[in-house]
Amino acid sequence: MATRSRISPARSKLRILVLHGPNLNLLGTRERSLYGRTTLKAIEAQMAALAKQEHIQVESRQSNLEGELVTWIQEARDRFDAIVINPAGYTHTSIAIRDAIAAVEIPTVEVHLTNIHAREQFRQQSYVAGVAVGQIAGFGPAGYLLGIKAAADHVRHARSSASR
Ligand code: CA2
Repeated sequence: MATRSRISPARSKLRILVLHGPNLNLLGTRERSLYGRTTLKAIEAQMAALAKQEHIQVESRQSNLEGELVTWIQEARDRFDAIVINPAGYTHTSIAIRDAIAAVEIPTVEVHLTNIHAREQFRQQSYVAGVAVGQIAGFGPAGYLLGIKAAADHVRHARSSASR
């Protein structure tokens, strides 16, 4: 029986799932001096424009619930080629999110609005970093666009290496 390829064929559009963790629904409305004035809706519009330009598919979801994020990561298997995630507060606490990313084996880029390495000690540890292909931190909302580009480049490179 033919098995379904885990990487979508080169001719089809790359599919990237963007996940936003707890409290990121408040972006642009609270703590503006730290997290900026751009709302999540505005970031989603910027990501949609990039997706159009790059001929890729981007789906964006936010949850305040750890289990929901874990379920979405699990369900991404065979549906998405890459994940871009800002796990927010769960970055520093969630072995469950780390385990889900490791289990699905989908290349994952970690994004943070702020430079977590220049903040409090407890924010300097990320449980996700060790299972991510890379991390982008400190560039505000542009980090999501950089994350999508990095994820797309990573998948394209993996595809071209696999076809050689
Ligand atoms: O810098 C980031 O992107 C963070 O992931 C943001 C998290 C924080 O816990 C991480 O250490 C770093 C916090 C997200 C909370 O977002 C808010 C946005 C507006 C108002 C209040 C919170």
